[in-house]
Amino acid sequence: MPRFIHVAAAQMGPVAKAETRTQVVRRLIELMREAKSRGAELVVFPEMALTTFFPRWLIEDQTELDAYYECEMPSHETAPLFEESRRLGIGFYLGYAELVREGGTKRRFNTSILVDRNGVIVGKYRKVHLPGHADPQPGREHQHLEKRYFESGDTGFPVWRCFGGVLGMCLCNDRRWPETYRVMGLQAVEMVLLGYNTPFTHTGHADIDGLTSFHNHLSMQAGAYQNATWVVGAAKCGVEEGSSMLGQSVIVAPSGEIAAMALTLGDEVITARADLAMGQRYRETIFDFARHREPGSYRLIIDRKGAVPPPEKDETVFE
Ligand code: ING
Repeated sequence: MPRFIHVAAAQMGPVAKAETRTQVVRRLIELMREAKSRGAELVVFPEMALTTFFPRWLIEDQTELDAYYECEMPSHETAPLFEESRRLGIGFYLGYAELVREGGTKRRFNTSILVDRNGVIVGKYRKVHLPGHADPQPGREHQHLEKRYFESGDTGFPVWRCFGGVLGMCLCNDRRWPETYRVMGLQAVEMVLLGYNTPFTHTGHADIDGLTSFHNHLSMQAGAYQNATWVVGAAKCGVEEGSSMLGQSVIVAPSGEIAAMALTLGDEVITARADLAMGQRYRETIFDFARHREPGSYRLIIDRKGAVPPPEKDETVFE
């Protein structure tokens, strides 16, 4: 039996460094209203939706850096978004920089929350895969210092029963790692929500950076298909403080097909009528994990962080 959810991805154009939380929340509310007007019950906002993507700079002043984080959620500035969610009866995913004080120390995470139709937070995720570097790299016009400004997340990859199905979350670079989807796939996830901020000049290798758009959809379509789940990816994009970032937000079906895609580099809502039960037939055939997976043969993957050295001539790497 189909189980439909009308889902939206709310892509955002650039957020300027000077834009206040109040100004950004106004944009988010406009996007939420448009999603609702198009029948959506759930809307996905981007990663770090409340601020400019500040890891592109080396920021050494602690007060300047702390101003990019949320110390409470909702706060006075973000509360109107929760109130609008409740008024309209629409849930949302929101990415933001989180600062918590635990045991007298400041802990910083790249975080997303899942909020239900009553404006109540039902789940929190903290980004596991932090790309880039902890220290500034020479010769880069824009840095990528997430490893400097965030800890790797301590939530793992949970899923939640809500919106009539099983939903999970991840953030940006997480979508490039098959483990992200598989951990949720093993929990029978039916829809993975994610936001991203993806600059076109991440690696500095023109041939690789030239494939940024292809690799974006490849990652989400593969993750969706190989785990029989919907994937909703919402970009913050356009030229943000001089850094050109990818748009092409998408809603991907468990078949791996793109059900909807954004066509601009600005604030844009895309929607799809997603049958959360669509993945079931994939899980009963091609991706019946219980019948087809062989974890006993995967232990190299489970045990290792980095790759094993390549084999010498005629040597077998792993028996
Ligand atoms: N951004 C980028 C992402 O994973 C990146 C980093 C860009 C990695 C391009 C590889 C290629 O989409 C974040 N914030 O993770």
